[in-house]
Amino acid sequence: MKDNNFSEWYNEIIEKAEILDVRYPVKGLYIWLPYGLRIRNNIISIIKQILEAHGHEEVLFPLLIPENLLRKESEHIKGFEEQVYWVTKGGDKELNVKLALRPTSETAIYPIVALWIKSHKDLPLKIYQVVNVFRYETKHTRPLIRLREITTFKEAHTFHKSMEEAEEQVKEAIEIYKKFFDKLAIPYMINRRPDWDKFPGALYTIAFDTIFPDGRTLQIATIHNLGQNFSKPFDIKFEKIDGSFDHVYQTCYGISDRVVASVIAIHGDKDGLVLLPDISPYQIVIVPIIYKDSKKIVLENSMEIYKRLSKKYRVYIDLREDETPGSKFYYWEMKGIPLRIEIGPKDIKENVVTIFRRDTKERLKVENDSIEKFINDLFNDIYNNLRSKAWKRFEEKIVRIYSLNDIKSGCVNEINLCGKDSCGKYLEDKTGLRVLGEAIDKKEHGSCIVCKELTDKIYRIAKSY
Ligand code: PR8
Repeated sequence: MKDNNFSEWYNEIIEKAEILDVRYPVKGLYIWLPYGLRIRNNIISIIKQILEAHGHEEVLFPLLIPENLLRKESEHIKGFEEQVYWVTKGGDKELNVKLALRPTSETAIYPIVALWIKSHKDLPLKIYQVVNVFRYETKHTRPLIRLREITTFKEAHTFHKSMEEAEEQVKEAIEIYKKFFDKLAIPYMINRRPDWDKFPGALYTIAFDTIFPDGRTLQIATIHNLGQNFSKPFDIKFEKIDGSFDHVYQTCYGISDRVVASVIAIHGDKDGLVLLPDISPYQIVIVPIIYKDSKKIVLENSMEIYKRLSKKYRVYIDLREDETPGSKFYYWEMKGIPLRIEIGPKDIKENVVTIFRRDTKERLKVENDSIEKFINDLFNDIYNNLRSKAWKRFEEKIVRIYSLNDIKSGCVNEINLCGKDSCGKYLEDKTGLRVLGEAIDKKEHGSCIVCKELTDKIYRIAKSY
């Protein structure tokens, strides 16, 4: 079902694997269930570690933004106007100043950072927060993919003394997200969005796009160079070495719940989730195989191995008495646990355990003494296998196209395009696909597929979420 009806597969897995409860009575808002939340939290700790290793510090700003601040940068509010939820009353009293539920936090953070930054010595400043934001999306909402309450919005904001430094920061942000998506084995391509699709208020936007099993692309991270577009209206100034003043140069970059959607969609298979050891709530599940006459010895042995492995790994031992081993296998496979250890009387006699790999569905016998060594190697193997399979499927969905008639709607099409808005828009109208933007890592001489002008720019177009 995953291959021929992805949408149905996705909705079913979100529910069956207990990622979200989708029955909340407000459109685009969902409930994180304990299992889903643990996956999400493990993913968040990976990005936090990477950000902190790159000198970012965590902050936490308020959810409510006064109207006058939200309106300060004109392009920004123009872009978000239609998506803002407003708080207009406190109890039954009308508020003097309307308060927006943050759709993103530039206009909450920048007036305060203007008070923090005084001199070049305070720069660069790199901060981030993980918060919920609200966007009144009018396109079709979908769990984790298009939300009205984005519950896992990781936004970073950086402040610099020159344009060159801000450009360097864009490069660093690209490296940060590469490390992050590599760790999650999520394939990506990096595209510079066309001007008409950049972040409201940015000079330009660089996006990471992945490809879902149905061939549609999903924007999973964006990096925006803001230049001085916000620092001027918010008056974020610093004193330079020579005593003169300048406004800071800024970048911001973000990811969302879409990362969780991607690990589910990209690695999952017909039997359910397939989780990487790094993000799985449990890395190993132990299922004792119990027969009446050997129950005691099997349970003792299983508990011993459980205690031993718990020192190094996240382990769950499934002791439910009202379920058969078969139904436990099915259940944990659906939940995507990377390894299952089966322990039965025969294994004990032979001094081995049986290890089942969720990703390849192989069963292996392992000597009791060497389980840990084996697991470490297996975790690496699982990661490498999932990563290379994901990249292979990703690359199969990218085609190089030289003529308008050859464009394929179920793939990402790489084409020469001169870069003029008019050619891009013409293409979108004609194909019904979206121009993802210029490939930042690829060039090839040819002529614009629309106006035939010579160019070496490669653009990507595809159907997208
Ligand atoms: C910024 N400001 O806001 P961005 N549901 C799920 N994920 C979403 C949704 C949605 N409705 N809308 C966007 N995203 C900047 C950068 C602070 C941080 C995800 O940028 O508007 C997309 O993956 O581009 C997007 O790349 C990311 O949030 C950041 O949103």
